[in-house]
Amino acid sequence: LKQEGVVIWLLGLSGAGKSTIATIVEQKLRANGYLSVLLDGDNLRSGINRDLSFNPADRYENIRRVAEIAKILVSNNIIAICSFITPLREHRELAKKILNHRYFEVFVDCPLDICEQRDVKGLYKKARNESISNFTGISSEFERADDANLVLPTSMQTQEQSAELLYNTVLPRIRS
Ligand code: GGZ
Repeated sequence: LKQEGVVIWLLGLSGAGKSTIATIVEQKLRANGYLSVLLDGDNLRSGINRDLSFNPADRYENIRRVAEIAKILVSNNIIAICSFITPLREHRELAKKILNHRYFEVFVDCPLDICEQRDVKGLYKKARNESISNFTGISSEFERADDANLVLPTSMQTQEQSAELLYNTVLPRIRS
């Protein structure tokens, strides 16, 4: 492989644009001959992490398992793109500790009211009428990540622009 592994860890609120940006970056990488694997809440929580809920201990365990999977990928020179809310600083510190210098943190920064207006999956509405509990931003804490390696303000630029910026920023870390 003509690449070095890196973990691109996208965090942010539900509806901030993580999955869309992750998918665009993955396609760009593939189009340029790089091998990457996308890990996200949807595909992991329906499989390997299906025993986990959204209480604080289970979110921590979710992140721990994801980081360990990413570690295996990255040690085989594969680019791991991880897309998880990762709401607390302690979650990010855990991922960083597991992945060391290969961890590249991206804060997909979108204000709560805009995520809630979009409400693509109707989850915010459910969180407001309490049919979902522990919902990030409503009934469960989210700590901002202004110290991330890259901050993408997705309410001020298109998701294509965010993906382009992310791609150009990580590329030097991938080439070997
Ligand atoms: C937050 C929830 C919840 C609760 C279900 N809180 O927008 P989505 O739907 O597709 O992505 C969200 C996903 C979050 O899973 P993560 O593994 O990324 O979370 S964490 O990093 O905090 O462990 C959302 C859906 O799961 N979802 N219930 N209560 N998001």
